[in-house]
Amino acid sequence: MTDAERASLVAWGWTAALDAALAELRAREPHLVPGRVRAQGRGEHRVITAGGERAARVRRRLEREADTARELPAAGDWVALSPAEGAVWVVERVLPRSTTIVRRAAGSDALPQVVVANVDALWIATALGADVRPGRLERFVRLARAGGAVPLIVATKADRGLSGGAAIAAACPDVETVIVSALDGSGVDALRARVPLGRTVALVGPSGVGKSTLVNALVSEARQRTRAVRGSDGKGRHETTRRELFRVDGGGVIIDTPGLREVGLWSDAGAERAADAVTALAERCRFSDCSHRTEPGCALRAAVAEGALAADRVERFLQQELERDAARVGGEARRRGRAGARALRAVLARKRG
Ligand SMILES: Nc1nc2c(ncn2[C@@H]2O[C@H](COP(=O)(O)OP(=O)(O)OP(=O)(O)O)[C@@H](O)[C@H]2O)c(=O)[nH]1
Ligand SMILES: [Mg+2]
Ligand SMILES: [Zn+2]
Repeated sequence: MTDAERASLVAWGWTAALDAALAELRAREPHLVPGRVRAQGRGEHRVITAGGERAARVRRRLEREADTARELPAAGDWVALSPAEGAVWVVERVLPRSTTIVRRAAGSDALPQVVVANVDALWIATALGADVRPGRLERFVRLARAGGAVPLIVATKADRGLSGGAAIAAACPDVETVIVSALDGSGVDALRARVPLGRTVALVGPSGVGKSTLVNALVSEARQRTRAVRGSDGKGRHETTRRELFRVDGGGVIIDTPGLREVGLWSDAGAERAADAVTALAERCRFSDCSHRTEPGCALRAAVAEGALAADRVERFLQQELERDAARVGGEARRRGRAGARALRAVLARKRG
């Protein structure tokens, strides 16, 4: 890579850690070229390379060898590609991720889906003047922390008044909230300052809260489609249909995502880097496998009794723990099944050969 090529990738978030990872791959496959997945499509991805944006497909071997979609390239991923003259390039590898936001895939038993990769912060959008769903906010916060990203709550549409603001602040007292209006511009500069060059953030939240409108306020490079003023038939329609990276004017990278009403939590054992207040408290229970319901010495029940913690916050925590356990058990069974199938194929191949 020339200095100019490297600089063009740094503008999209390239880091020194990636230099090392790429050098290692290139020692064996010198033709590989780095790029960042800008938009994830069904068959084809759009990938930013030092030489411009390319269409790329994923090497079939990479897909075959992946246990789950978690290992496949997602929006925000840095990848190594084989260039193709004038045609569709091929993604050969996914470079090591700094963070991975993973949810339980919608409508699936126990499959992980990478929402975005390599984001420093997850911006959780929620509209002022609308019903606040504390459980939903908390889930997004947990999703961010489990993946290694810093959560930030972005309260949108402040021009409509600040009703709901107190409920938002109370839902996640340990998470910072920024109040913004893309319509009158208030708070937009404060957000822009949080995406300096070299940083990547992703905007998540339900459909219609104004994620794409906010991206448009931060990015002059490309106008995103936003929902037209809502008619009676507009309800429930999702305007944004894919995850896509944009460069904030004079700053880093922002990823717009399609509306997600609910997120199913996904657990990789030990992946949770920073615990929230309830998790931290739960670690102080007398028994390490405390169910927080009947055991003596339960730190959560004690905190509720003292009025230090709201009972419904504990209930939501317990509900989420149950969900994550269910997802983990399912995922392991699936991996075992896959490994078994591979072993069986190997035996059959030996017999035939
Ligand atoms: N009053 C007001 N309306 C806004 C603001 N931001 C967005 N809107 C409106 O809210 C509606 C939805 O905005 P979008 O930006 O398309 O919402 P989204 O979150 O990207 O929605 P999906 O792409 O479906 O997930 C549009 O009609 C916007 O004009 C704001 O700051 N104030
Ligand atoms: Mg949108
Ligand atoms: Zn307990």
